[in-house]
Amino acid sequence: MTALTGFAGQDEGRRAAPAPASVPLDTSASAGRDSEAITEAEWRGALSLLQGAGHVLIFGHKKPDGDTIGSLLGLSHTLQGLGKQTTLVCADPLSDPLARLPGAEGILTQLPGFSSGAVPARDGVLTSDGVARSDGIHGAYPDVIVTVDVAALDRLGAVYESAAGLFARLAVLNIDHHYTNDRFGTVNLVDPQAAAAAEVVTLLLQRLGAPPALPAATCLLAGMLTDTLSFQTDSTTARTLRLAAELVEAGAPLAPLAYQLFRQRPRGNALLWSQALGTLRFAAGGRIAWLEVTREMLAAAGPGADSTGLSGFTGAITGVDVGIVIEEGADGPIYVGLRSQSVDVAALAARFGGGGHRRAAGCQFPPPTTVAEAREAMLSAVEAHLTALAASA
Ligand SMILES: [Mn+2]
Repeated sequence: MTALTGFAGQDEGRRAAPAPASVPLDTSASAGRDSEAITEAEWRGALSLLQGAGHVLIFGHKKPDGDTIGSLLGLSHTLQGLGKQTTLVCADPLSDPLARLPGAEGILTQLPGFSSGAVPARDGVLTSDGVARSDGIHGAYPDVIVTVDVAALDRLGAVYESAAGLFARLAVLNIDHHYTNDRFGTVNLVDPQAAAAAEVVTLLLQRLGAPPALPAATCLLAGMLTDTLSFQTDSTTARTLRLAAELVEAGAPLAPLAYQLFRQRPRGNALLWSQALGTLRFAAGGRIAWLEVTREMLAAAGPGADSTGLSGFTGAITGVDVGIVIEEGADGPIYVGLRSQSVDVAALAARFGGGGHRRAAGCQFPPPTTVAEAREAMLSAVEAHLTALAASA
């Protein structure tokens, strides 16, 4: 099972993070529900693509979080309600609680073959009519591609290799909220002031004349909750809350979702915390907190255990400016997660080839870098950064 790295904001920059923490409050939203970042022509283009499609192929990003999966499922349920066929693809498998969202069982990790013959057959895939096939028989060819919460095509992960031919042939609707989105779509619905891609999807469905009902509303609310840490981030606007309220009115179960997404945790993760917190140390007079997650700890914690929430924990300790988690990835690299409420950790991560956002970022060190080497490199870089900041203050 893939070690899901948890939910946006609790995690670091090896995945897309939520909208940047520096996004100002969207005062324009109090006047209306629409986005000023998306033009009328873009909305019309998106509606035209969806209305004209009989079969929509929807992609989420690799290492999925609640926003990409909630957006994908919310859109899919609604389109199915309009009589359209959907095929859902995400390169990595889901773990709980995302795997429990309605419709999650239908998400494929590989691109199915399609009947035009233009795309190479893939074995052992589900066709879009939901029938498992291993004989190269394919589903109907899609009319349009939609990506949700995907800032750049490389975020699709391994499935992009098999999907490249489709991307070359079909119109692509790119729905996202990352300000770094590279606008790869034929039509781009990119609103950096949206707290979640699910917020943009909800606006789109309203314009489509199909405001989310159950079960779509549940999925979209899961997306909003994930990226806003239950409406706690400063990317959360009045518009976010209004749209979320509409989802709750449609029947989305706010309290159970928030509990499952943010308070309930797998037993394996709790066991991992019990080991990892034992390595918690402070540096720079308490302004840096760091801890380590080793392969041994991950193995002892059991299958599926991941370090969700640990980086946020280190960064939120009183007096700490930068929290660091150094994790020995099962697949080789050393992953470093950086969190801060005061320092631009994306800039720090960028020095090591990583990135992310001001308050949540990450980088990785390829093998044969050891945990100790990664730790020394990060501690000295962060200490020097804090010293430089103090000197310039
Ligand atoms: Mn997102």
